[in-house]
Amino acid sequence: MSRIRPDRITTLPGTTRSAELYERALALLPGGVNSPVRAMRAIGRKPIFVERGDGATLWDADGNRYVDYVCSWGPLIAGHAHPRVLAALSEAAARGTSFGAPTAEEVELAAEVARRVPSIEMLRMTSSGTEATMSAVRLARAVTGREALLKFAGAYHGHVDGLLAQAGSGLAAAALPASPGVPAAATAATVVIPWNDPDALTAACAAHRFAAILAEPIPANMGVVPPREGFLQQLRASADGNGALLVFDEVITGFRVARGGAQERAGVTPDLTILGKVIGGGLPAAAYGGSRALMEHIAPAGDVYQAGTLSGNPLAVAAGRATLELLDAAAYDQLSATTAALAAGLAAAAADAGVKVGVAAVCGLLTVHFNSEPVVDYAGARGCDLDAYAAWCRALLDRGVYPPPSQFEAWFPSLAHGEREVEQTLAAARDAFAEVACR
Ligand code: KE4
Repeated sequence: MSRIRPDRITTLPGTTRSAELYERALALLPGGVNSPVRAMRAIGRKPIFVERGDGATLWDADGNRYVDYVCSWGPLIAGHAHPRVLAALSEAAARGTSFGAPTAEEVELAAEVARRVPSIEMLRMTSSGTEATMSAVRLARAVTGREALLKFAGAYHGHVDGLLAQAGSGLAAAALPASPGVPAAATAATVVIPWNDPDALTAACAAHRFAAILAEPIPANMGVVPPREGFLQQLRASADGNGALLVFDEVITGFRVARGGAQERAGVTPDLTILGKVIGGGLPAAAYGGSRALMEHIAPAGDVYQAGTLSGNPLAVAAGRATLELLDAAAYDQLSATTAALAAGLAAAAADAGVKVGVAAVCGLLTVHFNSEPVVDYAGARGCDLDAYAAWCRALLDRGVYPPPSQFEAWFPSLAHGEREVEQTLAAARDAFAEVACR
């Protein structure tokens, strides 16, 4: 029987507050967490319970300090507790936290998104990326009258039943459920093919009439695996040839890899775009958008139903607007330079230690793939040395650097990561690579 009672905090001698919190959490939350990756099981250690964050720094419940590269998995592109975001939040909260009615501020946020992402003339906000993706897929199916959906292995679009799917046997076959509880019927209309595989894309489009081709334009859920040259353009052409909508899931890349997201970098215009994370500045917010002609199929303008109690929540809108206001041209120059310095330094540190890695990076995102071969798809990502990655992460955490606790995630540097944080990170990485090399 545990000495720790789940109903109150006790700090017993010989333990730490994080350890006690974890023991209590295990009795109250599945795996002790509210989202799986936070449990740090992929890197073989217990989760860190965060006490507070400020800028690029996190402190845990025992007062340990870390340079944070998770940054809430992407929303905190300006760092933790940015003064401008906090001021906007407190001003909004003083006027009430939620109304279930339209506000001027959500109209302003929609206008700012439309200015930044020209393919979005109209959008609908939701409270999570999962909801936004689910709704965008429903819209694509409604307007095309089709059910089939094409996605890419290793891409993650939230935990929608039809998208928790793994490739079926044969390139263009129906997908199989990737989780218990997902009915076969839910994934029967989903086709999963390898990322960066032009031939598989051609074969799938020859075999199916899709409602949508859904992609993270720069995947970051198998680690960062950029599209091959011309692949996004092929997605656009394939969707047009197939009569399908092209849907870019920019929940991670939106407002991060460029002012207008990955579609701006590539010069490829999707029919629908899914946004999240940065749009809420650290509060629950996401959105899906596209042309007015498409979006006016959504209720109450049209008959495609979608709703949400807290959609466009005033606090999330305030934090999102304040965050976007910080993202001017100079901000992207800074974020791009920080990411490049980290990527180059990490690659050099690994090479000096004789550890074979590949570093994939784009403004605001990077992944250190523990693979001697370039990672161009999910099979490559799964071929990484996961034990070495886990050991490297544990060594980084011991040295005050908080990397994403999974090889299949990305580092999220922010505007708060300055030269001092980069130097500390690279020094810790050098030691951590040396530790891994001696394993
Ligand atoms: P949410 O439902 O978690 O707000 O968004 C789902 C989602 C959709 N699309 C993309 C490209 C995403 O990366 C996500 C969620 N991202 C993960 C991190 N890779 C969230 C972290 C977590 O699940 O705890």
